[in-house]
Amino acid sequence: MLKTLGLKIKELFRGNNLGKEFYEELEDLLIEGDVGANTAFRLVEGLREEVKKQGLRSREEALRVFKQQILSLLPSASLPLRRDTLNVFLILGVNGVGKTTTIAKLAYYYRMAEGVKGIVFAAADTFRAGAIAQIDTLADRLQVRVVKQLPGSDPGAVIYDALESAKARGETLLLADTAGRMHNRTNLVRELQKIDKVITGRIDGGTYHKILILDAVTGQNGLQQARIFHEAVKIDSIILTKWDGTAKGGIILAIGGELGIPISFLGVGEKVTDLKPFDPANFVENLLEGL
Ligand SMILES: Nc1nc2c(ncn2[C@@H]2O[C@H](COP(=O)(O)OP(=O)(O)OP(=O)(O)O)[C@@H](O)[C@H]2O)c(=O)[nH]1
Ligand SMILES: [Mg+2]
Repeated sequence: MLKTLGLKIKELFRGNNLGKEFYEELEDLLIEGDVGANTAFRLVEGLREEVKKQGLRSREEALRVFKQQILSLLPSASLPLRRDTLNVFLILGVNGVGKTTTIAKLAYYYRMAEGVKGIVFAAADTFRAGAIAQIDTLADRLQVRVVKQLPGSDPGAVIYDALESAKARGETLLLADTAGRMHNRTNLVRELQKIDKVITGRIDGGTYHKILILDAVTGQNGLQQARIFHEAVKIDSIILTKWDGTAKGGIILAIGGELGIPISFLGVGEKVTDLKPFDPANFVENLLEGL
């Protein structure tokens, strides 16, 4: 088992002095752990200044400051639903990150943990062969209504249908799947902007969140993906999947530090139950317990 970033940080802070080597080691650890050079530098410099300002002597005292710094990087995260109107979650992300699986997990979570009825899926990944059948199977298993058309049809039209029928039926949560791949990036961006316009134009006072799914294992690469999607449609929230498959985890700090986009959930496995709400305060406390 790889040592997690949290465990390594914890070990480092167990040492004695607060000399130059300590800060260098901390910066290296953070960069190796996917925090990214910019955020790592900012964190370490911020810590150095604060330690000096407060006249701290031990790493134990410095740890307290470091935790606060991390916490201040992480925007508040939850995605509460309004019960008196329709809530639309548009699920975005490149292929294979876990979009469709996460839709099933979200349906399960909101039904079980928050007692939400009236959940509907929009099968708007009409691009990949098999995508409609995949979400159909999940919907069937979860007993969720699904709005679909034929493969190759216009994703905007699928979402339009889903939105209008959900409003007419008084449903609470619409989860829209999208394709992670198009013929090229320009097409993908244009498609997403079209879908976004359809929802914005028909939401009628309901809530609308654009949620980007990122695979935690891809590290800094994920950050680049996030920038592209954020530029195209402005992302409201990120769900990090495959958290169970990485010992790094610094990507969470990079997302906070570089993009300032809140993380709402972590995917921690392949099962429908493997979705955990992300709580920044809890994360910062637990980070140094090795998660
Ligand atoms: N270990 C682990 N596997 C996950 C997690 N989330 C998704 N997966 C797996 O990742 C694979 C891809 O998941 P999908 O939900 O099909 O991904 P997608 O983004 O919809 O993919 P495309 O439709 O091809 O763009 C599947 O094998 C999932 O079981 C997670 O949190 N942990
Ligand atoms: Mg999919």
